Amino acid sequence: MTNKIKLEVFFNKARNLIPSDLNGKSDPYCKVLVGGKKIGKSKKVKKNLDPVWKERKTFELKGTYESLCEKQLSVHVMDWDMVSGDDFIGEWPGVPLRELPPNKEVQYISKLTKVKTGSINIFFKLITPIEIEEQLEEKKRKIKDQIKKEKLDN
Ligand SMILES: [Ca+2]
Repeated sequence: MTNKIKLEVFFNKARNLIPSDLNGKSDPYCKVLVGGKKIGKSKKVKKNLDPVWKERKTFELKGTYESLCEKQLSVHVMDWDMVSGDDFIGEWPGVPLRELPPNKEVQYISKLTKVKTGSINIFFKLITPIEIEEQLEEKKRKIKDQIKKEKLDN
């Protein structure tokens, strides 16, 4: 099975983020990770603890569908800083990529972990070639048939 797998992300919004700057605000943006490696990020919203990004972006994923299935999709919310390094202000621990149905958009609304407050509202769509979708359907059918058969045998 070859590549051409992409992840479409709609960075919607976050709420009640923790302040990370001296002005009592943060400049939040999202970093998307697959298997712990950064694949892309959103734009930043300046001086805001309830940022609305409303940004849609597509990232290419490396590896076969099978290998990607095992990898964890997660998001780090970061505070952008002009001078020093950016600060971590929360994490969506995420899901393994196999939990995303092919070519269907899924919304996650989740509390952020490793911080006191904050939640995120984000959409993902795993874009896979139609052959992969068909193969998954075929697998599901086979499992169903197998279950039916077992029921008849008993
Ligand atoms: Ca900042």
